[in-house]
Amino acid sequence: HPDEIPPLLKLKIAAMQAQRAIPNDPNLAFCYRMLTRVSRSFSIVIQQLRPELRDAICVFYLVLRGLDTIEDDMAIPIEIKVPILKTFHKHIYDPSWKFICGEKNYKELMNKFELVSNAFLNLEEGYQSVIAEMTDRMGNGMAKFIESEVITVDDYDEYCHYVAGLVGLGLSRLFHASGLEEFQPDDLSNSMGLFLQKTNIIRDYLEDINEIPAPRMFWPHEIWGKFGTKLEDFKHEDNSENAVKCLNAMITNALAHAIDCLRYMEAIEDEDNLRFCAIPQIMAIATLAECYNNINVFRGVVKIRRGITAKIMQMRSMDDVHGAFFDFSKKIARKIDDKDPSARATRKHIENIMEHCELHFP
Ligand code: RWZ
Repeated sequence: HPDEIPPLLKLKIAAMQAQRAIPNDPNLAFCYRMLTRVSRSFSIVIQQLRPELRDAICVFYLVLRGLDTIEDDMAIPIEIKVPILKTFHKHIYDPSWKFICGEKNYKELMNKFELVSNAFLNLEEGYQSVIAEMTDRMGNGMAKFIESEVITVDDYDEYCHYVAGLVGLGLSRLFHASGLEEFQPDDLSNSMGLFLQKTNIIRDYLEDINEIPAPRMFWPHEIWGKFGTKLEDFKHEDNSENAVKCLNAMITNALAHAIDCLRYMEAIEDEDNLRFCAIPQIMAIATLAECYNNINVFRGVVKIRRGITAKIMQMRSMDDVHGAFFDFSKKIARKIDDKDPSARATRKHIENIMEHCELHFP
């Protein structure tokens, strides 16, 4: 019976309901509707954040999605695309600016981009400047890589810094601007993005190599060149052994960021912010554990099991994070074959991660 609920609890429930409700502002309403359509997983973790920070991060996400949509549209000639990528950070301040491109949901996002711009302009200035700065740096970085390829491991880290590391830097600054978190070092924020991005690049090998009209690959020649002469050869059955060796070398490279990610998350104070950061990170290490030594990465889509995803979505504390990183590291450890050329390096990373997690267990 409603009368039996203590008044303070009633207040709390009302506040929680107000928090989750669809915003009154049509600009934000569009942003949240778009967010659920373009990214189911990010939509869930963003919506459980505190309201003020949540709106800023939702807008940040859609602004970067806009940049992605321009970058990814192969119908736009390079001489048009490059200047737009470089100036996009200025256009977000102008709701009358529009550039129609992309497909399906992304096309709708670009078609109605003035609603994202309006939502952006309604954010506090502190949030706006963070979003604009990261969009500026990302757009210029993307422009640079339109004309140059990812060859060395340094190129790979630089590319991933632009498309994902800067997301980490931006999120850390938004957290700090909200007053909820201490400032986090840039190198740790960068690693948070690199760990996710490298995992996606590894998992999406087949999808990217089969891209029509032209494949867009981000695997660095400095790594794959040790195992083959053409990156696309790895999808052919007779190259399975080299393909898996190459895959394990790529996963070993990604695992190098895991300790930074743990340190970053250990410093997060707010529980909702931790969930927001940790869910994608645990999904990433779970994906790496599934992909490790698995030829199916070159055959089709490798996905983490439904049950595992459901469990990951439940996590709420740093104990859960350490537990998950420990378990997925152990899963990789069991799959290491001593004959694999990266075995020693992989085992070193895995030992460091497991030791780090054990030190922080309750
Ligand atoms: C603000 C929570 C949209 C997340 C990042 C931001 C921007 C990610 C990489 C997430 C072509 C699209 C595939 C450019 C390479 N970029 N996007 C929060 C967010 C383009 C391919 C895809 C990249 C890649």
